Amino acid sequence: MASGSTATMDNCLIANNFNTTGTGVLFSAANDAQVEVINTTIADNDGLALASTAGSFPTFHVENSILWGHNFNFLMSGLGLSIRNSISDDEVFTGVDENVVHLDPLFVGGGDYSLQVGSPAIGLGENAEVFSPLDLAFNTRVQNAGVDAGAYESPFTLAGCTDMTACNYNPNADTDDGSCTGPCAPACPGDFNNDGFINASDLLVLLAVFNTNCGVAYCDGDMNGDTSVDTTDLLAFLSVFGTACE
Ligand SMILES: [Ca+2]
Ligand SMILES: [Ca+2]
Ligand SMILES: [Ca+2]
Repeated sequence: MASGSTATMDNCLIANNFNTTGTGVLFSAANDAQVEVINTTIADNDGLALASTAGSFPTFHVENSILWGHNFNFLMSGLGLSIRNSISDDEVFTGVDENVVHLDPLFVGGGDYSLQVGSPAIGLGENAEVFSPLDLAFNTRVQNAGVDAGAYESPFTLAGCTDMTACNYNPNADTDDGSCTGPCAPACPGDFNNDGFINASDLLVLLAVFNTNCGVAYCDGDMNGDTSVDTTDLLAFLSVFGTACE
């Protein structure tokens, strides 16, 4: 790959390769080249999943993909790497590692790398990163709420918390599994006007709604998440009065 160039791997399946380099995909690229890996499944190859040749340091971005069944997924210590919204059986030692699941992707098996019911790849991907409207089998790429990780989109739904007000709300979940927790506690309890300080301005907010019930956990004035603003909340507020948010 030439300097400044970008290679995109989308809807690719690279599996069961055995070769002298010991790699599923090996790039020889300029140091400022980029490799985009999107909705791709790289599995069960000899040695590594993704690597670059000696002295070649491209930047790798892995999105909505599955890297599974290798000795290691990357040989790129010190190289630019991000892996997001994907399944990997290997931790990333440098770079961005965001929403990466280290669970068996539950391939159908027997050489079929599509997904079984209950696969953790279902709905794991980020819809905004989708590159093609169809998957590797020419099925509609995004089915149900969230795009699946890997080369094959499944028809299966994802169970999770569908309550938008819950702390563990999953925007990719299709059916509610009863796992919803309450709303998230605020990062800085008592700073009702979000200015970074807990002071008289916040006290006025609390007093204005004192002895009322707002019906929503952690609304302004509610320190303990029980939806009512009362003496318990006032005492909790006073215990942090005069402090700054961390
Ligand atoms: Ca899906
Ligand atoms: Ca404040
Ligand atoms: Ca309360």
